[in-house]
Amino acid sequence: MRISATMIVAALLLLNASPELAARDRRVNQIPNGLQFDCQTCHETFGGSPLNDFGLDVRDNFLTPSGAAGNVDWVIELAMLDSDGDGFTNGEELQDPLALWSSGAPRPGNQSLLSNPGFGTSVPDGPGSNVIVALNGFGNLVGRWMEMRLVDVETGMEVWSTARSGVPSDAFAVGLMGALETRDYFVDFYVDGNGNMEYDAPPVDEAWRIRLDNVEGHSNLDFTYNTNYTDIQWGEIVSVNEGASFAGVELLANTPNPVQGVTAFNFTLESAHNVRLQVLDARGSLVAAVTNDQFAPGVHRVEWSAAALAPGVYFYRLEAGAAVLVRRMLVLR
Ligand SMILES: [Ca+2]
Ligand SMILES: [Ca+2]
Ligand SMILES: [Ca+2]
Repeated sequence: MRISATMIVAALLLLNASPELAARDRRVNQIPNGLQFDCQTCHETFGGSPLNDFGLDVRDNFLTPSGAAGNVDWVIELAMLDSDGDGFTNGEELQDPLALWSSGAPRPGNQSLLSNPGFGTSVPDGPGSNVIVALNGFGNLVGRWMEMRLVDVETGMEVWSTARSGVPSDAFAVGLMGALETRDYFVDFYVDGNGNMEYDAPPVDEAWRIRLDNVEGHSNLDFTYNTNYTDIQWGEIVSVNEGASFAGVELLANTPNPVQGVTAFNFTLESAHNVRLQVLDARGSLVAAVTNDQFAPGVHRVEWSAAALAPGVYFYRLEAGAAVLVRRMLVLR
């Protein structure tokens, strides 16, 4: 048989395409609910076609090893990105906002709320209306932790909240869900100024409040950076008792946070107590018992390795006497 140029080209295409197709089949199983959109999770149309914005982020930063043989790292950094810029994070769109799912586990979240993280025209269609806030002039805050939430003015209850592990750019959008017709809301948000990933009243953190009255359908709000801060009193302590200290017990921030490897839990006691310290996942399930022991009055520091934890948001809960104090930490790879 005579080997033609056409055959060589075809063979090259085949050589080139095969690993990519194999990679595609494997990778849809490495993304939560990846089967929902199949190839279009990462590609404009089908496998081999140009990558969409989500696919580009995966290819550039979340493959191990990098390149055609790489497996997708479904981690909190990827989940908290909004690759297609529609205001909803990749994790929100794929129903796993904190990257708690791992390959092989059952499909996470609510299948009816799924949307495509690679197409800005595909957004979650959940109960109530979406509120999309277009933010401008945030260039000086790129990379800082930020959180935004929707609060019902009348009840004071949080309807929705979302976080970004870094302000992505000078202009970007943040989407919220669950606003109900005719009700009034506060859109509260802050950008972390002191690196503790928790809210501190301005000017330590920069915080703003937008009021949204009488919701009718989906809402689009515009906000331009300014220094007219509002103390939005975001509860950074998820405490059974109120505040960072109670009954002579104070739970301080862990150091370092975010955690890569070992972190130290810090607390002070006015009197001797049996102290129980636990780590919980974002759903409140126990993941580790750090200590359960008698401690003398004074300042204490308990070192603990988070190396066994998957990346994500965790809580740590300290019980001592009448005090139950909870704080949050982020575990990175
Ligand atoms: Ca998105
Ligand atoms: Ca989308
Ligand atoms: Ca802060």
